[in-house]
Amino acid sequence: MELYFSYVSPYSQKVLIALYEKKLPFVGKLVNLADKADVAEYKAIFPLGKVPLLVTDHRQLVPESSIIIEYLDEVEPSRPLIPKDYEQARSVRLWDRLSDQYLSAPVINMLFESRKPAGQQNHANIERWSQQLGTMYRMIDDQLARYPYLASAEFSMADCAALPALHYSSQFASLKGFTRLSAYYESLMLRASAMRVMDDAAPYITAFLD
Ligand SMILES: N[C@@H](CCC(=O)N[C@@H](CS)C(=O)NCC(=O)O)C(=O)O
Repeated sequence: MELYFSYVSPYSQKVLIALYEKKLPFVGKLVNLADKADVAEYKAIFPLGKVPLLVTDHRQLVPESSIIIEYLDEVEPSRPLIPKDYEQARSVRLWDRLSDQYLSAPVINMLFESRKPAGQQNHANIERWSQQLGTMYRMIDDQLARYPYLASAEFSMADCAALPALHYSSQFASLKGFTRLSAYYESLMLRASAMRVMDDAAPYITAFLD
C-alpha cells in the first residue's frame, strides 16, 4: 500500500494514526501542498488534489480519510477501528464525521487565517470558528461521560479523527475548563501511534506556520 499525505493535514494525520494503530506496513508518499509542481504531479494521480489518498496493492485509489480507514479495517480486521456491532459503528461514524466537519474544518480555516498578517485577518470569521470549536468541546466533554473514548468503549476511527483536530485546536481555543476533554486529549497523546505522528509532523507544522 502507498499513502499520499501531508504531515500538516489533520485528515492525513488521522489515517497515519490508524495505520500505526493497526501496525500495517505502507510506503509513504509526501505531497507538499505548498509546491505547485508537487501538487500538479499529484493531481495527475488524483485530480481533486486532496490528501490523504491510499493506493492499494491492486493499484486501486482510495481517497477520503474515513473511507481509507474502512478499507484498512477490511485489510486488517483484528484491531477494528469501526466496531462490527451496528449501533457502535453508527456512533463511531457519527463522531468521526462531527470531528471532521466541526473540529478539523474550522481548525484548518484558523490555521490559514493565522498565517495572514494581523491586519488582514478576518476577526468575524475567527470568532465564528472559535465558537464552533467551543460548541464541539462542550459536546465532546459531555459525550466522554459515557465512554473513555469518543464514540465507544474502545479506541476507534472517531478518536483517530478527533486527536489531530484537537492537537491543532488547543492552540487556538484552550481545553481548560473541559475536564473530561482535557484528560481524554492528554491520554490519547500518550499513545505510541499519536506520539509518532505528532513527532514526525512537528517540523512540517512549524515550517508551515512560519
Ligand atoms: N474529506 C477529506 C478532506 C481532505 C482535505 O481537505 N485535505 C486537505 C488538507 S487538510 C487538502 O488536501 N487540501 C489541498 C487542496 O484543497 O488543494 C478527507 O477526509 O480526507
